[in-house]
Amino acid sequence: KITVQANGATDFSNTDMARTVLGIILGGGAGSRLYPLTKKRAKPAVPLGANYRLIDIPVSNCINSGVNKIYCLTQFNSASLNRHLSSAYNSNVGGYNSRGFVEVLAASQTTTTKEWFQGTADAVRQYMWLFDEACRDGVEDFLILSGDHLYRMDYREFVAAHRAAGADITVAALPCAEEQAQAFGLMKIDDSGRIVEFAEKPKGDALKRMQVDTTILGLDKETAKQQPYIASMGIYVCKASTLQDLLEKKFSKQHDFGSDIIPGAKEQGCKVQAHLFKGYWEDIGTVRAFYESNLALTDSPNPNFSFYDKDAPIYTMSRFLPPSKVMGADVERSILGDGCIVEPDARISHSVVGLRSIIREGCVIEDSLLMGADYYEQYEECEAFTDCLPLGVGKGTHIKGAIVDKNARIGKFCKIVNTEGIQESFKTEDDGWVIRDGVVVIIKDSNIPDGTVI
Ligand code: ADQ
Ligand code: ADP
Repeated sequence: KITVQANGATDFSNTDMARTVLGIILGGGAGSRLYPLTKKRAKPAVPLGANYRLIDIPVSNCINSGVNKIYCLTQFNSASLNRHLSSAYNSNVGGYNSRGFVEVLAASQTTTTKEWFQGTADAVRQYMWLFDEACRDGVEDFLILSGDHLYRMDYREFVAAHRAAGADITVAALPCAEEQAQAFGLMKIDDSGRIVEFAEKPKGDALKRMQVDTTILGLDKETAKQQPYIASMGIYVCKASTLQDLLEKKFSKQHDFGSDIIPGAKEQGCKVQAHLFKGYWEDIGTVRAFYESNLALTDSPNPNFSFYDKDAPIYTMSRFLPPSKVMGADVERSILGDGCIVEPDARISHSVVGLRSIIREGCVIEDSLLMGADYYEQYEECEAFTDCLPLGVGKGTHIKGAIVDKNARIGKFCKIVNTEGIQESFKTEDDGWVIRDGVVVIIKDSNIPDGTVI
């Protein structure tokens, strides 16, 4: 059904994505680089960009590409992840007759094993019996996505390229510089885009050996010099039958896509192709990257990633919140989520302020990401308890360089600025905060008493 036009462009207008492609989102393993943001929730439920959650990015990309059968694999299920997905998507994906869905599959729910997923490929293997059913319903390819990437991609083009090449597996790829290269799977390709070598996160000499001339990707000489590696984005389209065979027969004891399945498939003679992605893409799986990517949303006028895109919107749960109310604050280079209240004489600069945030009089919020709250509370509800701090940020508090997770209660006249410039500190976790990658993280549901200095 896919035709390659005379100019080399692939026409994917006929690709029946809804019927033939199943989206599988890898929603996070056990040891989490985003901890403590994942202390009390599954990774896909981590709030992003004031109104959204991480899961909204891959799910929206799927929907905008016509993929409307979507599973999200995660180590544990959480009530609000389910609530979020069902209220955001389930009545909307694909209308009434296309059998669209977005569902969470948790490790502990499998029928044959009670064990946690041992890795990304193992997660897919444990649910292969269910994906099999989708194949009987017309699915030909699995689109395997990560839950912690910030990017906008039309998967139709990706799937079309995969099918046009007659590939078994196609890996989305980007040129990349030396400094970032060791965090990724790296590849060498031939003129047809076929992967001839693949190394997962090589170091030292092995890293150097993966250098290539990236003008092969169409880069100019200067850019190719700065970006001499081809990195895997950890996003794959796999022919359903091939993946079944690889996971259940050939590599039934191996657990990871990057380390085992992709290089193994190539060794076995499978046709493994690279597909060049040209847009902005960021792995936001660490506290530092997550923090920076959120703040970068405030860059204007053209941030790397924009939620203001009419053709490919990012969807989320509709909460019917009132607009934000600002009572005389100084706000610059910032994003305010829905339903916030900012009291007089506050100053908010270069920050993302999440939904239902309450910023009280005289606060200063700088270079920070506030996730907001899951609910509003009446003043009297809190008054009833003697040591209860109100939700939100108390009067005269200064926050700089921090992530404040949801439902935090921060007292009056606190200074949360990382006074000593500490990079890592977890010993204060019981007090409701840690410092990770140099960023102060106030843990979800914490109380930070009046006058605290961090
Ligand atoms: P990493 O991102 O380091 O590298 P990995 O830790 O396997 O690889 O995670 C991939 C995705 O799967 C992440 O979204 C993660 O949260 C999720 N995940 C991990 N373990 C899981 C589990 N047990 N169950 C469910 N989900 C799980 C990968 C590739 C590299 C590539 C980079 C690009 O291996 O080759 O360069 O992605 O970011
Ligand atoms: P949020 O609404 O902030 O996204 P979640 O939906 O992830 O939070 O979690 C809702 C609640 O479920 C959390 O406050 C937490 O108490 C509980 N919870 C989430 N994950 C787990 C888990 N793995 N074990 C125990 N409780 C959990």
